[in-house]
Amino acid sequence: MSDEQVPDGRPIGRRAFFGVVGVGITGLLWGDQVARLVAKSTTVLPAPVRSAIPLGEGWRIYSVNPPFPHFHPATWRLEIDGLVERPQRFTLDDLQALPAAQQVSDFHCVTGWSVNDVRWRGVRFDDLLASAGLLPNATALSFVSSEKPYVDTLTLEQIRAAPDAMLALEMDGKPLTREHGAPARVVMPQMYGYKGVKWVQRITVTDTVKDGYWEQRGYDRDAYVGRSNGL
Ligand SMILES: Nc1nc2c(c(=O)[nH]1)N[C@H]1C(S)=C(S)[C@@H](COP(=O)(O)O)O[C@H]1N2
Ligand SMILES: [Mo]
Repeated sequence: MSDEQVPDGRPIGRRAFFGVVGVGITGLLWGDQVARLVAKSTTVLPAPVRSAIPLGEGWRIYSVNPPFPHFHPATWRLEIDGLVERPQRFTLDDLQALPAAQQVSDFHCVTGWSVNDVRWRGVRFDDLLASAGLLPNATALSFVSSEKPYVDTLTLEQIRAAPDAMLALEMDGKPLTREHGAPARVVMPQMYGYKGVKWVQRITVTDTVKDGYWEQRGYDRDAYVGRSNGL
């Protein structure tokens, strides 16, 4: 790890950083006896132990505050607020009526597992925000999960530089399942998975970038795969 700054500029040592991250990792839902044992035995998870945990293939389902939120199609709404001309409340039908985008990309979690060739379908952020209308001072989108307190932020610049960033409604040809964030999650393939907020309930347009859930715990805001302080 070359970068020993936490996002607010406070310098921290390598040990302290792993301490913070180690505690954070115990909060993830590993569903894995080995991980639970490791998490119990120490709050600092050293690199060799991390890589020795047998992770298997495919998706790990993560949640910081289980049980996973339930979504009810009749009452669910996506709120768009903050620095917009006209705040919006979208039903799922409203979202499905917007221009749809599709893409295939590899998914990378910062803890070392990946899933290749994931097919996502959803709505590009420009299409999603068109009816709301951004105010001139808008610079970022803050994604609030219905799973409290999970939140993360992407700047409009980052989103516009990413042709395949989207609010996804489908994965691999099927509506998002509950554990993968139904009915809507953020997909930003250039960045690690923690930027991809599941169970998105509200998008607040802001002129500041606040630390997301994992960023408050030491990970980079600019979470570009291979170019950030990922493990
Ligand atoms: N609401 C919420 N979104 C979340 C997370 C979470 O714990 N809660 N974990 C993030 C992380 S670290 C990863 S790698 C991906 C994992 O996606 P999956 O659970 O669909 O495999 O979700 C991201 N989005
Ligand atoms: Mo992750």
